Amino acid sequence: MRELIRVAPEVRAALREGKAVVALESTLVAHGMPYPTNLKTALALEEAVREGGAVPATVAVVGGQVKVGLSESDLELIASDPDVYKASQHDLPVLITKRWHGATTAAAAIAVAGRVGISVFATGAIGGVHRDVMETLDVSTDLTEIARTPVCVVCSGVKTVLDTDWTLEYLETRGVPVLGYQTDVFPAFYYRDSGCPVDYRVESPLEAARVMSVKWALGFTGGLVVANPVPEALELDPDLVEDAVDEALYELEERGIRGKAVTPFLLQVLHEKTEGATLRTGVALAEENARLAARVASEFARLQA
Ligand code: PSU
Ligand code: MN
Repeated sequence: MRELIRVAPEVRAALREGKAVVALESTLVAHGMPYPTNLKTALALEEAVREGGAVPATVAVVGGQVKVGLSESDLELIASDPDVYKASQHDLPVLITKRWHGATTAAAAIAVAGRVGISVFATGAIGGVHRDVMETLDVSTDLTEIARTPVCVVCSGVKTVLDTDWTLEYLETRGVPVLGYQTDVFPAFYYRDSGCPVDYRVESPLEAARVMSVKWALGFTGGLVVANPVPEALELDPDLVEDAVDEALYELEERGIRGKAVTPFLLQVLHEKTEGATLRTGVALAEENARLAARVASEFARLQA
C-alpha cells in the first residue's frame, strides 16, 4: 500500500528527537485569501513558528497523499490551483482514494497531527456552532476533532460569523478545556472581547504546556484550546465587524449557500465589506498564534524530556 501520510524529513527528525513541532492548516491559504497574498501568508506562518523555536508542519493533500510539512512547490500548488478541495477530516479518505489535491481545514490538520504525534496546532480562528444551527444543524467538525484528538489548538477564538456562546457550551460538553492566554475573556477573532468569559486564564506558554501534560497524564482523550486575543494595536472595531457579519449572513441566506462553502463565502464577504481590514488582521493574528504555539510546543517538549 502506498504511504498514506508522508512526514517531511525535517518534521520526522524533530519528532524523533522530541523537539517542538507545530502543525498548520492549509484551507486558510487555499480558500481564505487571494493569490499571492495567501502564499506569502503560508510562508510567514512557517517563519513565525521557527521564530518561536519550533519546526513548522503545514498539512495538505497533494495528489492523493497527505503531506505533513510542505515543500515550496507544494505550497505554491495549494495556494494557486483552483481545483484544490477544501478537505475536512471526513474528506481525507476520499481525496486519497481519488488522488486529488486538498487543503486541510483545522479539523483535518488536527486529525493528521494527532496521527503522527504532533501535539500543538495553530490557526487564526477555529470553526464552531453557526448562528443558524437550529435550522441547519451546522456545527464545524473542528469542534468534534478537537474533542477527540490530543492536540493543543492555539487560535484567536472562533470565527466571528459564529455563535460564540454555543461554541463554548459545545466544547464544555465535549470535555475540552478552554484557556485564555493572558485574558479573562474569550476573544472574537478580529477583536479582543467576545463578551463570553473563559473559565481559566494562563499566564505563560509553560502554564499552558503543564495543563496539556496533566490532561494526557490523566489518560483523558482529546485536546485543549488556548485562546490568544489579537494584539490591541491590530484589533478591529467590533461594530464595523458585526455590521459586516450581518451583511454577510444576509447574503448567505439570499444565495442559499450551504455546507462546506459557508465559511469561505462568509470570510470572503467580510474581506470585501471591510475593504481588506479583516484579511490584514486575520493574517497578522494567525502569525501571532503560530509564534505562541511554537513557544507552547517548546515548553511541552521540555516537560516531556
Ligand atoms: N480561514 C479562512 N477560510 C477558511 C477557514 C479558515 O480564511 O475556510 C477554514 C478553517 O480551515 C476551518 C474551517 O477549519 O474554515 C471551518 O470550516 P467549517 O465551518 O465548514 O467546518
Ligand atoms: Mn459547516
